[in-house]
Amino acid sequence: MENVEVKIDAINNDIASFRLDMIDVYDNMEQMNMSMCSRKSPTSQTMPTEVTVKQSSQTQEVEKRLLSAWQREKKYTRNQYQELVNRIEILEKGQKDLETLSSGQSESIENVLGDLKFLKETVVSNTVNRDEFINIKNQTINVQKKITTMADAQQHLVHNVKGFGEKIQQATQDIKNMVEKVNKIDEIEKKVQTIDTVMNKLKLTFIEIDKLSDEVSCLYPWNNYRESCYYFSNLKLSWKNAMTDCQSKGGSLVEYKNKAEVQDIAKMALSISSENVYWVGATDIEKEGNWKWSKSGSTVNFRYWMDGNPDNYYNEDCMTTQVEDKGIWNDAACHSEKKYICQKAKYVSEMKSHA
Ligand SMILES: [Ca+2]
Ligand SMILES: [Ca+2]
Repeated sequence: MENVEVKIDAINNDIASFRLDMIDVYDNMEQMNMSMCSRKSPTSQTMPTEVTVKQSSQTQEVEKRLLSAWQREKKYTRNQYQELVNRIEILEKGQKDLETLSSGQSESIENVLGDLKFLKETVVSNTVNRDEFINIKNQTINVQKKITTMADAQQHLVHNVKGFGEKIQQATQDIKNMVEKVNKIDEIEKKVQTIDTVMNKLKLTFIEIDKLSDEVSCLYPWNNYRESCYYFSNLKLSWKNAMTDCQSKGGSLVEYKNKAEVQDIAKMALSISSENVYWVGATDIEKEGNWKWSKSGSTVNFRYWMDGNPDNYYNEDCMTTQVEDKGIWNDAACHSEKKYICQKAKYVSEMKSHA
């Protein structure tokens, strides 16, 4: 930089000196021009070489001197000019040098700035690294804390591991018990299901029984005895009409299997009515003396006649029971009108088929 300033000062001095020289040149030229103008030579300023030789010898001498002076000035000026050009060239070169130097300086600053930037980055980088280090350190501390906590927890675990073991054993036993209970529950459930199935069947059976109950029970005015229901009529009808009337109620005139039945049914009749004589289901109307049960067609196979009967007195072909005398039998006239004993089944056979 210092060299450049010196060069610039030198150039400035040269330019100032050149100006002074130029002023001298122009002053001389002014003087020459004034001299030539006084001699009325209008072209002298621009065309000094055209001064004619036709002028007087005195004038020619002056003109020679002026021409010589002009030529010298011209040569001097040319030299000065060349010098100036040279100096300008030097100046321009100096400027180029200065520019180059400045450029170099700029480049240096840029380099320094780059270095500073690098340094800054390095510093920043170092800060980051330090922060990272601090982070790592903090993390390490945290990890250490965690390890300590874990160690404490582990110690605590070790201290209580026996208790845990016992608890686990207890839990295992509880689970086993639960499994057994569950298995038992399964068994019980299966049993319950079986019971449910049975219960459902029983329910159905009960429903069937309920359905049958009306048929099983002998509803009023029918009376229950063993496998049959018995009806003691209020109407007094002939034996045939009695049979028809009984059949219209779903039954037929009573048939006995043995003496006991005769006696029991007689007792039943007495408990209901004060009537003594009732028609029963036997007749010898088809063949005298051959008593048969009318509905079944079977022969009366046991004897329960009152004394002297059946006597067929005025043709008596229909059987009566005298309930006041334990139901003992008599043969009576079939057209005579009497109450009757009607018998119908309880549908026992149907009940058995449902069971
Ligand atoms: Ca008879
Ligand atoms: Ca008789």
